[in-house]
Amino acid sequence: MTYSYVGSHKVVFLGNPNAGKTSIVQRYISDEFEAHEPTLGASYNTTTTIKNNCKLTLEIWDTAGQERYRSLVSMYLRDVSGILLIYDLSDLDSFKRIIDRWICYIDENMSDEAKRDLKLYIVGNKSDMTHNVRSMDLYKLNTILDEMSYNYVHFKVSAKVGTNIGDLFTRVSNDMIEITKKNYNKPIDSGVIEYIFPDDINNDREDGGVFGNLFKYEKYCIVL
Ligand SMILES: Nc1nc2c(ncn2[C@@H]2O[C@H](COP(=O)(O)OP(=O)(O)O)[C@@H](O)[C@H]2O)c(=O)[nH]1
Ligand SMILES: [Mg+2]
Repeated sequence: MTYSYVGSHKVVFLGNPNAGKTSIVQRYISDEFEAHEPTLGASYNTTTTIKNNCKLTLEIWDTAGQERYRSLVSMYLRDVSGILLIYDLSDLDSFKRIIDRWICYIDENMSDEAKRDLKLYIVGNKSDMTHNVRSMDLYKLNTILDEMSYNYVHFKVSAKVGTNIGDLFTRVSNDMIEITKKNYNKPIDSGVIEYIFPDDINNDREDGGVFGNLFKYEKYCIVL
């Protein structure tokens, strides 16, 4: 089977311990809600989705969220396309940490260019429980994210019941497919482009022929 587009994107789950990151991943991947050990460091899963002639691989990183793993955050955020910031709707403190910890980590560890392309999903989990996070709190977060020009969307889910988990991942997949398509349509990077024609392919030449030429230019394109 051939696809018009093939892409692989890293998406990372961040948020306080106990917010339900692992449970959301588990619900999506195996449609289960089961007791599990707290995550140590990070765990990694991949899923493949075929949609609109695109083969999309999601590299899902589920992190531990503990302060002692802070030094690993820059590694988690390297080459990331989407970040799911998970908080617990029944625990206001977990929401406050989105503002005063997780957004700061993202801000510190990503370049302006990477932030501009980033998709941020603010996910309130445990919607089956009493909500202690109010619209006012969400409004405050929105103001901050707008000021920082983040591209974000909110979801309320329950890993326990399964509410909105499908919608959340459909949105993530659609966004990643969009990015994949955009990457395909990007013109070749500006800068020096050297075209090397078949006549140049002569390995006996003193300058090494085409292979010698390749190393002379930062950006090149072989036309056969
Ligand atoms: N009521 C309820 N409990 C949940 C939900 N999701 C996770 N939990 C519970 O919250 C605790 C922490 O979940 P876990 O996925 O380990 O959180 P993590 O530390 O963010 O990975 C566990 O006891 C889960 O059973 C949910 O949607 N509703
Ligand atoms: Mg976990």
